[in-house]
Amino acid sequence: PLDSAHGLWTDPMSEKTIFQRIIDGEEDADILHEDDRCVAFRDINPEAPTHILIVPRKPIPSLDDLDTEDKDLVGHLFVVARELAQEEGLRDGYRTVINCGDDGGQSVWHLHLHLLGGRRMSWPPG
Ligand code: DGP
Repeated sequence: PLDSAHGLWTDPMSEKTIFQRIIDGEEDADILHEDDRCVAFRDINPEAPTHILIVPRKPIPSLDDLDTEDKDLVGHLFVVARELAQEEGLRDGYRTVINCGDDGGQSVWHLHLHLLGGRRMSWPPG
């Protein structure tokens, strides 16, 4: 786990993240996909015409908390991203991003894969 104050999200007695509340049906979201392992919904603050978050049901705080046993789950998130990209008609390409930790720009401490598309992306990211 990352050496940061955000470790409190791993405490089962602590407050749920916004994504956990969406997964639990306690908060509204524009859900596009749900299965036994993940939920995908539109980002509330889209950075591109298509901006979808693919979130595992398992509350892994960040990429840095990933266990070897989670590798199939992470692969599944990418397969769902590809399916959603096709559904969104992103035939000219798209970008997937996982922000990790403070320096990575992570703001919600529940692992999520961003799917962005519908415009030309620049590189490097800011
Ligand atoms: P990150 O910075 O990688 O942790 O991305 C978190 C994303 O979550 C950010 O793009 C905005 C989005 N977000 C934050 N709160 C909500 C919410 O309540 N609903 C939805 N749909 N997205 C949210």
